Amino acid sequence: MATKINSSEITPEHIYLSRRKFMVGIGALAASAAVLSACGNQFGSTASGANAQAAQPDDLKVSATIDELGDELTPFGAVTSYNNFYEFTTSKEGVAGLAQGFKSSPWQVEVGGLVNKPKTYDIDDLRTKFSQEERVYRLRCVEGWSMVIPWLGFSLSEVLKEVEPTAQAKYVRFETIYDSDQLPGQNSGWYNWPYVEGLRLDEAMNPLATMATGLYGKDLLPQNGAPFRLVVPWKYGFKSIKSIVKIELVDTMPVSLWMAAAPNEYGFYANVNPEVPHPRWSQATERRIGEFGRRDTLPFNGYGDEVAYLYEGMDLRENF
Ligand SMILES: Nc1nc2c(c(=O)[nH]1)N[C@H]1C(S)=C(S)[C@@H](COP(=O)(O)O)O[C@H]1N2
Ligand SMILES: [Mo]
Repeated sequence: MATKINSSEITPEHIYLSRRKFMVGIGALAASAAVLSACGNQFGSTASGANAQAAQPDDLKVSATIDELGDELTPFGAVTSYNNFYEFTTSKEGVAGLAQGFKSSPWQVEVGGLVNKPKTYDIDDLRTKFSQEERVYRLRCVEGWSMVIPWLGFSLSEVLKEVEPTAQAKYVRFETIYDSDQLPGQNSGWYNWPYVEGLRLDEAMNPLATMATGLYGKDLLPQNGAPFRLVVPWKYGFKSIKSIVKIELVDTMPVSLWMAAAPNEYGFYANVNPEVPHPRWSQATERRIGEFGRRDTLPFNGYGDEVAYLYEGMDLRENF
């Protein structure tokens, strides 16, 4: 599995943004040099994530070997060493190392806003109160790569039902922990921290919208969003926000970190859609980590039967 990820196949989300902000700040010439060195790792480097099968521990508990659509699971080593988690670093291969000491216990998540019964859960409550299921889903990053991951978790709807959204609640807003001592990336001024994401309430109630506490039968490692994160398999990976401390029911569409950074590139919906290119690259195909070549990207990442009803009558080019 010593595969190489060709740099031309991957367009990191941050490069263009960094360049743009550099140009605003320190002028165009300095900009390209600075961006290239900041992102040097990603140009032509081996994706260690894709050849990290040796890191597959033998205490993994997983019953599936393929997903519902017949694709093989991405090895544990790749899932845990090739990550996007900008609070640590924009280098995918660098996240796991930097995240090692991250303190994900004790941990609480506050669920409130437009609800009848606001509640603060301890992570252990979440693990014991809601039955943890193995859920094998594809993760399709907006950058054009994908994985198949056996998550451990439960439907977000179970939590939402408990807190009872009021009639005014239309959206769910999620927030990652803000702790710049532990998360060095939050000292960088490129983004509005903390990381924020959102779903429409009916999307959030869809059973596929998952609160994940683990993968491969083990608790989440910090690089994957410990102690718990959202997984929205039909949307681009950036919607699957990590290390959540706050869930709020609101009446207006939340502005996510990515919408604030580049509204013309990253919309609120972010449904996987091969027919709507990103302004800077096609979304028609993707590279499955660990494979050579590219495969076709499926509408809604292959989950159309389960979720297409949510968007009936909507123009998905406009609502990208
Ligand atoms: N808080 C936070 N959540 C995040 C990100 C991030 O940088 N910060 N990156 C997102 C992106 S772009 C992707 S593709 C997935 C990657 O998840 P993984 O590293 O577990 O594969 O996490 C998403 N959630
Ligand atoms: Mo992503």
